[in-house]
Parts: sequence; C-alpha cells; structure tokens
Amino acid sequence: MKNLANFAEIVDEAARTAKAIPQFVGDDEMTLDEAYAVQAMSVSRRIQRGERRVGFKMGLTSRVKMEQVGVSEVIWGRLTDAMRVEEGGVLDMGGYVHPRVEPEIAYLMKKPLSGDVSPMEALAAVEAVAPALEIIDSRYENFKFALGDVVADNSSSSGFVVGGWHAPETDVANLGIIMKFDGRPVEIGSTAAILGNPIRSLVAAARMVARSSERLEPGYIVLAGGATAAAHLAPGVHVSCEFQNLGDVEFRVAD
Ligand code: OOG
Ligand code: MG
Repeated sequence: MKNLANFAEIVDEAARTAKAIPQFVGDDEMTLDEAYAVQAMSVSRRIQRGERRVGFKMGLTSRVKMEQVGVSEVIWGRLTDAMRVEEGGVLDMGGYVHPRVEPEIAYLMKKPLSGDVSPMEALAAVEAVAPALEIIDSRYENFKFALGDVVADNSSSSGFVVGGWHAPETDVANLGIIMKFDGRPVEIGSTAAILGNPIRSLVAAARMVARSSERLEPGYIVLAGGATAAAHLAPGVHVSCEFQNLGDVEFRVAD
C-alpha cells in the first residue's frame, strides 16, 4: 500500500524548509485522487501549525501555463493565510525554492459554492473581483513534475498578492495585462487566456473541489489561474502588473 501520509510529510517539509525534493511519481504510480489526498494531508499539517485556510487557487487554466510546465490538466490547490503577501510589500526569497510570479484574477466569495453551477450562478456567489499576482514555487528539483506530483505539492501554491477589490459585475472577460520587472515588461497578455473568461475557472473550481468534499466558502479567495507564463523571481526585483480597468498590483523581492 502506498503511504500517502508519508508523501504528505515529505512535500510539506520541503515547503516548510524551502528545500527541493526529487519528483515522487510518474502519473501511473499515484492516481489523481491519491494526489489530492496527499495535498489535503499536507495542508492539514500547515493548519496544525496554526495556519488558517483562506481559499483556493486554480492552476493550468491557460494554454500558455500548460505548455510552460508540460502538464495539460486544470488543477487546484488550497490557500492559507501564511501565503498572503501584502500588496506593495516585500517578499523574502529565503522562504522559497525557485519562485515564479504570474498575473491572475482573484474572486472573493460571499456565498458558498460547490458542484455543478452555471457561470451566472457562480457570479451570484461572488462578493468582489480583483487583480492579483500569484507566487508559485514547486518543491520539486528543477521545477519539473508530472500531474500527480504537482497536485500532491498543493499545485505549487506558495504566495499571492491581491490588489484592489471591484464590484462583482465588473467585466473581467478580456482585460489587457502587462507584468513588469523593474519597469520593463516581462509578460503581456489578457484575462481571456484564462479558459476564455476567468468566470469559467470559478465554475471549474466549484465542480472540482466538490470531489474532495470541499466547497468555496464565504470569505474565501479563489485565484483563477495564470493568464501568462510565469516569470522567475530574483533578489531585488520590483514586480508590478497593470490590469486594464482594474489597477496595478505590486511587490518587491528583498535583496
Ligand atoms: C503549477 C501551478 C499552476 C497556474 O496559475 O496555472 C498555476 C505550476 O505552474 O507550477 O498556479
Ligand atoms: Mg497560478
């Protein structure tokens, strides 16, 4: 029998100590349900250390992200309060293995949502929408993984920055994005890259988390997934991202 709790401990310790580990599995060695079970157990370890659940992140919801990591399935992970980076704040790379940053859209939930829902039903459960940056960090050596590995590793969750909140009816279907390092554009894209419209990512989140007996809870943040490829962070870099109609999000990496 596979010792899923042991996998959970290994991946959680790798995240806690920011030390890279070898890939666990090819996809045939761990089923997807087992990988999500490992993820749940590893996040429980964080909760036992005093962290608090604050939401979910969707991953690989754009073609460019799928191509960047060579995995072509939509995935999800769990967010805790310890992953939140203050907007305009400073990120210390010491807590990460090889972090990258990507532009996203964040939803704030006002009503619970779970299972099969329409985009209209999903939107009716939203309190607000915001521009966001996700800081992802794979705990696997060379940022290399198969589907089961990345899901077990909480879908590379490690940090997120949320900008100003807007009314839920704000149209975020196709907004231009320019992500800059030290004022120079590094990634340019559109929110439409996220499944054609980020609301579809919220619909997918409601459906997918239900399989693990979870639901999107009131007060939860849901990150819709990267709209562009992720860019490697380096010490001292100032990251800023302009979202058409939504405003800017920024942070700095400590030297
Ligand atoms: C997997 C997580 C993907 C996204 O927004 O697509 C993700 C990874 O790229 O390491 O967060
Ligand atoms: Mg992401």
